[in-house]
Amino acid sequence: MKKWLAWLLCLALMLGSTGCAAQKAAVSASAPSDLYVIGYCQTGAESDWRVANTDSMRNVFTEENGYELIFVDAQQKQENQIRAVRNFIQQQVDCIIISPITESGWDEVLQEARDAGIPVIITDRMVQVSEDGLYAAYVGSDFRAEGDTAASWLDAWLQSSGRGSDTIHIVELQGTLDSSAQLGRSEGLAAGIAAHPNWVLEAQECADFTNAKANEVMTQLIARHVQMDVLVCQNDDMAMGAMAAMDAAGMVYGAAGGPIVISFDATHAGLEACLAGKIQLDVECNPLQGPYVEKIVQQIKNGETPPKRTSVEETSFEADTLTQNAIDARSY
Ligand code: GYE
Repeated sequence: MKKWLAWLLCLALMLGSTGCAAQKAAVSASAPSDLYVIGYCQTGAESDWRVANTDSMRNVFTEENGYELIFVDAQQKQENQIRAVRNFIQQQVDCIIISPITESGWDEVLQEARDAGIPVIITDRMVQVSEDGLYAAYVGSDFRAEGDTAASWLDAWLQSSGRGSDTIHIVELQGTLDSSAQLGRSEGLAAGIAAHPNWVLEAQECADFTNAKANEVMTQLIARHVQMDVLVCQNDDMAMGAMAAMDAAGMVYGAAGGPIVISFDATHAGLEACLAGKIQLDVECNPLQGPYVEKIVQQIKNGETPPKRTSVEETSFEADTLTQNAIDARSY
């Protein structure tokens, strides 16, 4: 509807002017259709999880399903996301979807979207805003629950291997700081450490959810001889990068002895490493959020009030019980 108005306005302006070729091209490129226009600003393409998440969204917001999808990859920079949202507002899209890189810094631009009457859906990571009314709905994971799963699994695993009262040296590789995935997963581990006086956090380093950064950070930690019984990586890409650094240093880890690795996401590569006994626990983070988000869009389109928060289903995988069949049955 808004697009129709914009188009008519454009057409009127063009008819009233001399009508140069450039103007004609601009108008025909944005000719109206019945498609519902979505402006979707994705975080980036930093991990396997992210690629699966983007595919899931692209698979539902198709022309066949009645959508025109304007996709922006923010390349892990919040300023790119804010610029993209402002562009969406200018283009008068019907709905904006944001996967926010960090939680803070959203009030102003979300207010601008609200002033323009455009509903905003937050997906994957969350925002911290002054009032909930600044977005229509959130669809994503319970990151604190993921962190808690890791901590309680570690407790049970140490107990069952007779190391419940040993001093346990922990190293944590964090994802992008101030992202919901980093905050929730770190909170879960911190709560576990607070509850176990014998768990010691030896190092906590940010590796931005990427394989390359984790490889670099881990290489430095190894060079510093940081004590490590447990390596917690906040996603599989970082676990792969860190394990490559341990391999390069000739370190033994996982089922073979030495430190154990706990990871998050449960991507295909992560689970293969889990089956091989290199990752002891992989806590799933479900990237297949497209269908959940599309359901919310439909509700908004129909004038219904969507649920404020929808959590996606998630589980976890242990090296001791994982099977190749379970990995093959998964779609990412
Ligand atoms: O764990 C990581 C990605 O926000 C849940 O971001 C997401 C995280 C995911 O880069 O791999």
